[in-house]
Amino acid sequence: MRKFLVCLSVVCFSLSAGAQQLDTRLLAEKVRSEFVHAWNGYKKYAWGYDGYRPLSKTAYNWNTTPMYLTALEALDTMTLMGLTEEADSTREFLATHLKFDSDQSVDVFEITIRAMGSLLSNYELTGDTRLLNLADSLGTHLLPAFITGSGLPYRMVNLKTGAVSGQVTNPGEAGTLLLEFGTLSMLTGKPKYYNHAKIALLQLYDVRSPLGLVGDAIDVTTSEWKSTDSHLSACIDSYYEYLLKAGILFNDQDCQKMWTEAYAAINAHLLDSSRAGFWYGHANMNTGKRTKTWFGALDAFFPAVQVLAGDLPRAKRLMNSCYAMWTKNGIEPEQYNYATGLVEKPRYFLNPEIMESAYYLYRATGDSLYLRMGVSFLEGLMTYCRTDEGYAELNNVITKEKMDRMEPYFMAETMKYLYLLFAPPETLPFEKVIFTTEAHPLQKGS
Ligand code: DMJ
Repeated sequence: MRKFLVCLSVVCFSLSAGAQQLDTRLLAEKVRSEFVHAWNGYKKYAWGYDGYRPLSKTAYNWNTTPMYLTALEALDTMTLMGLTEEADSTREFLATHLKFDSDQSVDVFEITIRAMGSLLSNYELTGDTRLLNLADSLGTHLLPAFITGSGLPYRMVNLKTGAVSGQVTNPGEAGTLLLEFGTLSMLTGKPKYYNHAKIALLQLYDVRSPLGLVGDAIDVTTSEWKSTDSHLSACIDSYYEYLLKAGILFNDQDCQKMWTEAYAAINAHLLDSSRAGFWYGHANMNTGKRTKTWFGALDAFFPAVQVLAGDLPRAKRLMNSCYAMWTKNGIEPEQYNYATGLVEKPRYFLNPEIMESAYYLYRATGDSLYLRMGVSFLEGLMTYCRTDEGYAELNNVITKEKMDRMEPYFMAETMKYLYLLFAPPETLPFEKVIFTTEAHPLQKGS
């Protein structure tokens, strides 16, 4: 690894001078070999389980019965990286072992974005109908969650019994289902999936504040807001992403309208453009009053959304802020206070959003600035998160103390976006797909 870091530093140096060409082929190859490094750790110590703990070299499951989440999440990334044999054998394993009728409670949002999104994406990439059948089975077992009166789904559902729990949800969980459920409807001809996920979005829109904002906790039985904190971070983030993306993928005019209104409200009340830079903070959804000047790793998805929405000027400015947040400690924190420059929540969960935004901006502009940012991200990951047999999250981005966990989305998102940033555009034609919030590409017009 040391040899490559030296090489990366040379590349970085020449890039900050802005004069020399980057060797994108070498960088893509490096990302691919780092993916294989992480994959080998999972395979060696956690195969057959959901997740991998890279410090203790042990495995964990979400609940009682594994759903092989790391393997499932990694599958389309392997295909895109050309790791064909590994992808084929993993797909065979999943197609013959996965089941969605176990007596365990799952988080509807998490299982949708991780499992259903991956199954649909990999079905579209390979034509393996077993994956589509599994997605259909999963969808069927999730439907009891939507029987609430409001149409907002409960957070949790037991796959076998249909028993629900989690009465208080949030826009991020209730409103991030339509890309997967909608695609499932298109591919199976069963409209019920689309309809349930769409009703949840319409309900969130109906109970928005007079300013057009949403809070970050809501009761599914009454639609009463349990928190009025409005922002782009966890518990809301991908709700906005799905309004925009569902509008594009399904040409859904309700979603297009809801997105347009939401984006105007976001820019009117959350945007914080001041001497501290160009950021989006927190505000009370009813008054618009600024409540926190916090922005974090998750919020860094927003430049990508702005690119897709055609707002390049704001996307570029926000990406510069995201990059400043990253470089402050060589890796980004969960929450950063842009007014004070202090880290408010110091963990880093191997999050992908900042790489995602660099990738979108590079595709949209061709500006090598975003490749240079990508080099910093790769260098930060390799320097601070790499272990001898995997990648670890950080308990503290200042001290760089590691945590014993490698989130499955590291394989689906972080590695995929970094790879696609450096790989030739034909690896995955950007205009022909819409990425789910978990980076599983869905084909337009399917
Ligand atoms: C992923 O699970 C998804 O992108 C989700 O929408 C929020 N972010 C995490 C990874 O950071």
